[in-house]
Amino acid sequence: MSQPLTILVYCLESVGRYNASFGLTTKLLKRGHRVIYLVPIHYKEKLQSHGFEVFVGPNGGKFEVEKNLGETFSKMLLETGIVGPDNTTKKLDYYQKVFFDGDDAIQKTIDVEIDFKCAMNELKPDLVIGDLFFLPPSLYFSNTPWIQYISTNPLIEIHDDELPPGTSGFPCDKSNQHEWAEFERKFKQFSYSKKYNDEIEKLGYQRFPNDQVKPQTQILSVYAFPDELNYPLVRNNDWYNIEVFVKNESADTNDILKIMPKEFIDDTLDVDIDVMKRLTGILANTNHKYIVSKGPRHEEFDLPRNMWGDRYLPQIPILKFVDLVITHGGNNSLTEIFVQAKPMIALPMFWDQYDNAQRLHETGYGIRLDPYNLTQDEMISSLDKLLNDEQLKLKLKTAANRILQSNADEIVCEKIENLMANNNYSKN
Ligand SMILES: *[C@@H]1O[C@H](CO)[C@@H](O)[C@H](O)[C@H]1NC(C)=O
Ligand SMILES: *[C@@H]1O[C@H](CO)[C@@H](O)[C@H](O)[C@H]1NC(C)=O
Ligand SMILES: *[C@@H]1O[C@H](CO)[C@@H](O)[C@H](O)[C@H]1NC(C)=O
Ligand SMILES: CC(=O)N[C@H]1CO[C@H](CO)[C@@H](O)[C@@H]1O
Repeated sequence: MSQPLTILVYCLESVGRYNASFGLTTKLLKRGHRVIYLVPIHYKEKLQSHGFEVFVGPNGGKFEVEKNLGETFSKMLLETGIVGPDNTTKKLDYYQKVFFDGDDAIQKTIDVEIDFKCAMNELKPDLVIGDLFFLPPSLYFSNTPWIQYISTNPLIEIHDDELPPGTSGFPCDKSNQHEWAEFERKFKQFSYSKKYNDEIEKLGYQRFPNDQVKPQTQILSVYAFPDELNYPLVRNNDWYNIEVFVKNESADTNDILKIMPKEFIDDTLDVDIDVMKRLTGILANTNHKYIVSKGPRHEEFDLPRNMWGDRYLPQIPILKFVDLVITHGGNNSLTEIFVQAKPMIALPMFWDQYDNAQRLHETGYGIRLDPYNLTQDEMISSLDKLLNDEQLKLKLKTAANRILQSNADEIVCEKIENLMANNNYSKN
């Protein structure tokens, strides 16, 4: 048994990201470490009931008043064009405006920094695990080692010339490689911010080198992407792939319901009512039955006879009963569905969903379709193709069994403990 560590965990305040972290943090807790989540107040009880300690900073209560965070978020995605028919290049402008450069986004990073600083001072963690875009300066300047936790497609963090840029949804076969550099140039801009560094300076710190938002000082990056889908270059020492975020899916079912406020068990695919109506219209003309997660605007459309659905559906128990999943392919859906050995039709709407969908498609484990432009024929022939592909079912089963039997989560815990015991990490 290694020395117990005090570990502070911060995930961008998104359900998907908390959820993705539980596999690793639960393992660390079981191994005798102290794990403390820095969270806003409305997550406090849920996380405590799961056995974690929580720390709520001075800004942690700010958002409590806002009841329907899921709906507000969905509405914002639509209104800003982030979810919508525009292509992935155009969407870079929207992400920039909303997530990286907007006054709200910058203010939020400052609120987080203030909470972070309190947590660092009070808890004096040995190690920080962070799933984040903006590195808090109190972490950077503290010399505390940190681990980057990547709950998205790894392309979001890789920035490698030999791979397509994150969020582009471009194929890996380089057929359009002449377009990569220009896309990457724009995507890479998210890694720098004068505004954020102005704020860092106002708080009394030095600016980060080159006005970066997240200097790469982490001792390790942990991500999860099934090996069958993985990119050829994401295999070096400072990266560790746990392949699936939460492996014990029987525990996960209850845990999600225990941890998440019910209104968050939600699916961003449903955010666009026009897409949803068109899709259910097409599927009504097939001989299959469908379970539909209707989402925030559930009252605005009815389902045909071969469908049943509700506003919120717990994804994992339902996954066990279905033959195929039609998904936006984001967040944890991809790995969760993959370990259930279900073929997927991916209809990407924003961010890394394009990359996930593309990767499924080009590795043959699923089919990517454009939710705004798919035809009835395309949808129906894709369903037929996947549902009748016995070889694919076998391949999926083999992959799922392999992942479920792997002990990658134990190995990464050992790796973390060894890194900490040997202190052989270096700050760049
Ligand atoms: C998106 O559209 C713009 C303008 O029509 C075009 O220049 C760009 O190459 C397109 N990007 C993608 C990924 O198709
Ligand atoms: C999976 O979860 C169940 C229910 O919480 C638990 O009883 C079981 O021990 C877990 N299995 C593993 C391998 O962690
Ligand atoms: C939709 O599909 C058609 C035919 O495949 C294509 O010509 C058109 O450019 C597509 N439109 C969009 C917005 O992708
Ligand atoms: C519901 C949910 O957690 N959605 C998250 C999915 O991933 C995007 C991109 O990382 C986040 O912004 C969302 O909050």
